[in-house]
Amino acid sequence: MQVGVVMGSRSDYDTMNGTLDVLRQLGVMYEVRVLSAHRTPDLLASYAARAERLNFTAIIAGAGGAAHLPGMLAAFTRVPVLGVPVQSRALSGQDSLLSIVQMPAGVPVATFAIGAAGAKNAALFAAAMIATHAPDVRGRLDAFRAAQTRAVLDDPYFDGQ
Ligand code: RP5
Repeated sequence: MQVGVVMGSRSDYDTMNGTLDVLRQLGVMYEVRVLSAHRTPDLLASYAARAERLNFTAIIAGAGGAAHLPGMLAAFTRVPVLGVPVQSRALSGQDSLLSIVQMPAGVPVATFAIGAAGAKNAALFAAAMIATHAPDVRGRLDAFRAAQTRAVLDDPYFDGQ
């Protein structure tokens, strides 16, 4: 396994599916779990230990509201944690973002944008980490980026200036 993808609730799935789509597209091996810092704290701790034992390259953790999942995982493991703030209903994800990004010095979480963009970019970031030592993933990531560039340049509204 290269990447663990976790989310605080099944209700985060629509957002985190963006992560899974990109990982599949780039041929990155992953597993998915629902884990909650508040509702399943013991499971969170054992998952962090397992991720370290299995030598995951990264854990992508999406959570909303009082989004303590990424930070608590980072507290339990040295496996790099990439945090995705899920857009909450009450505060539009500002709460999620601040809960994830404002970690105390010494316990880092790499924090991405709120919602769909963050979910996709966390997967691309994990793929870039893996690409440093896996030429197959590097090739697919380069192809993804080239296609994205082409899509802009081929847009009929782009005048080439
Ligand atoms: C967080 O609380 C989850 O990550 C989710 O975004 C939010 C709401 O969870 P549910 O009440 O929908 O299960 O832990």
